Amino acid sequence: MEIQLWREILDPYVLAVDELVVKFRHIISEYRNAGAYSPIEQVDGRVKSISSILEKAQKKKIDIEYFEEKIEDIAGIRIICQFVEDIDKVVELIKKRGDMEIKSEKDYIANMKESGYRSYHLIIYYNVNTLHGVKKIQAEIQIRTLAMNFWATIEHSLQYKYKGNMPEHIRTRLSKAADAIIVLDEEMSVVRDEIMDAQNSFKIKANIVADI
Ligand code: 0O2
Repeated sequence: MEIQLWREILDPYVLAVDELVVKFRHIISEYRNAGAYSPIEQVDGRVKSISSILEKAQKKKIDIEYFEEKIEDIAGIRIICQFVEDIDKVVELIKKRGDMEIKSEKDYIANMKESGYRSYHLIIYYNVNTLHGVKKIQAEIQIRTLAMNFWATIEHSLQYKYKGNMPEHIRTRLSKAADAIIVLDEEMSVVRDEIMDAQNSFKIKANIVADI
């Protein structure tokens, strides 16, 4: 396929990623402007590179004619949360929206992958308006904590380095690190409860002062 044709095909995905990133970042602002805690800490997005699309199509034996339908993560959004509890809130928030339709979901937090990977994945349908009309595209939203993202980023770099031949001792280390991430997230959840309690008692005190 010619590069120009690839550009035309991928252009709506670029638009979708741009729009989705703006929308999720706006949610953060809405929370913060209201003086509330935002369950979303940061948002990023990317369109899969042509070489990655071709590689995935080859690996999964996908006919290139059907790649838009079969490769669900051409448009990818990553939402990072501070705490595990925030992930459910973000999922609920997305499910309530009128502009994103859920196609499927994968809970790799309840069901950690063999590699140690943890994250919540949603595949959504999202409409973009182009010169040629409305196009319904698919996008993958990955939702994870800062700690899960730390692990996934390092593991992804190692996967890239070893190209499917990761040495056993590194795999073992990563598996141990994944277990440590679970403990870290649990510990942070306890800290979160403390923060929320402190915020609530602060609000109660503030209300009492306001009443006086
Ligand atoms: P990249 O480079 O991030 O784009 P499936 O047929 O459902 O089993 P699929 O379509 O790969 O396989 O879906 P899955 O397993 O939900 O993975 C989708 C994406 O999740 C991956 O995209 C990764 O971004 C991330 N992911 C899944 N497993 C792992 C893992 O073990 N380690 C890390 N670091 N990330 C993972 P891509 O296209 O594989 O890669």
